[in-house]
Amino acid sequence: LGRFEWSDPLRLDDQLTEDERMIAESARAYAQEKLQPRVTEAFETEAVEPEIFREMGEMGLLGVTVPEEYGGIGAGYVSYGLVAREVERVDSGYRSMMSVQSSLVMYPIYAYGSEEQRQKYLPKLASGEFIGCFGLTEPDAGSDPAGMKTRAVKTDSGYRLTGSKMWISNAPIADVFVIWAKSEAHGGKIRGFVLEKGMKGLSAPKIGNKMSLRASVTGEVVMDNVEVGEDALLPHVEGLKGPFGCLNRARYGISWGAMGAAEACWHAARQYGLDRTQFNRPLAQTQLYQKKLADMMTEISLGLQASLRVGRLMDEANAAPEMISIVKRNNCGKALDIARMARDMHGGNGISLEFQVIRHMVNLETVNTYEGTHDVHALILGRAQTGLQAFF
Ligand code: TGC
Ligand code: FAD
Repeated sequence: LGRFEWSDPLRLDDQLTEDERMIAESARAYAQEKLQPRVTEAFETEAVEPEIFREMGEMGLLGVTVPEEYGGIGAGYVSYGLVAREVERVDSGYRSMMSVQSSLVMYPIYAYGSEEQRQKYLPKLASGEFIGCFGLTEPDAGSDPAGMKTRAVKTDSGYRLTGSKMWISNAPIADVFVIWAKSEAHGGKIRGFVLEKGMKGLSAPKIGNKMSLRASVTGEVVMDNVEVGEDALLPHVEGLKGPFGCLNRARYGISWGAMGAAEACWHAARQYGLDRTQFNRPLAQTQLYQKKLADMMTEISLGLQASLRVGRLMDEANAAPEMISIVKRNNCGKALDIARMARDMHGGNGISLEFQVIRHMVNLETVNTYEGTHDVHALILGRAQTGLQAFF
């Protein structure tokens, strides 16, 4: 008979290579020792902690899949997923900081940038000396990014950008802005531009009043006739496939991350049920409580297996975007259900930040929405199997 370990029911660990296990362990040690002790206060006070990028950089957690010559560690997508899982086990906001930097800023500069752009930005983004952000969403273009209004107009020496981006992670503290705009010089096609903090006409005011992802700062990006040189254009991609190429990687990472947050909620609920007695027995000795724990264990172990499968295919350059929609949608939706269940299982204590689960729960509302909402991924999967477009 095989061995059964409750916290790793399908023995994911056995399916990892030695290197992947080491990367996951070092991410876990960093997340538990450095991030966990400060997260409650950071969430409560909406603390902005740019030094976290430097710490992550030192630990090799930024740009995990980027080659070593540009400052990454040249690891695979399974390793990247494992890092996301460990960081999000602490907080979705910290994982957001990491995944925007890695998948949405370093990846496009690496994949679509010139050699000069790679040399200029990637090593400093990998070390955390530079902080990056990714501007696709606008006030009137969220699920439908093709509706963006930001424009790049050709000038003698480069381009002039005008427009505004909304809900941009890291923006208020960013040094490097990857911005997607319609370029008149390219037939109105969407092109990527790399902007830098301090450029005239560029500002990134913080968005306040967030009840979710409070440990990660979010801003607008306002571009009022920002002049950039020709060297700001990402030369090697045009059209929506540019930003979507980045989103494929970030969405895949989120599928692991959401499971990390769900695991934190599951483990907390299990422990709480063992520790708390009502009606003269531990809560964990009641049938309803055990059914909920069984559901959590099942969904998490299945979700992790699915992400591992997609990660292996990504490492073979053989994954389809629809596979990523399956795991992003499923794992975020299930993680949100699990966090809500864990909140309930903690009774009144469940609403206190001290017990962590409500923080995960409200964070996962964002995670279920960004990078393509739960329903938008359903429409992607509906279109893929019927051939019928139901977006409009
Ligand atoms: P559609 O006609 O489907 O496609 C337009 C072009 O894009 C290509 N494409 C893809 N390429 C690579 N990977 C993918 N996943 C792709 N999906 C589409 C497609 O082949 C086509 O190329 P071409 O050459 O033929 O032009 O486009 P549509 O306008 O009908 O799109 C519909 C829809 C809903 C699927 C899409 O727009 C969508 O996914 N909307 C969701 C928007 C979204 O995810 N936004 C995320 C913003 S960034 C963010 O949230 C960061 S939070 C990070 C954090 O803090 O952790
Ligand atoms: P909408 O598109 O207006 O959707 C509202 C509702 O309508 C949703 O339920 C949606 O599923 C539904 N809906 C939309 N279209 C359809 C349809 N055709 N059929 C049926 N239902 C539909 N963006 C970036 O570019 N960079 C970032 O770094 C970034 N970080 C973020 C950080 C946070 C904290 C948040 C909250 C968002 C972030 N986003 C970022 C934006 C995020 O990607 C968008 O919020 C998301 O894509 C949804 O867009 P929207 O908010 O405009 O919602």
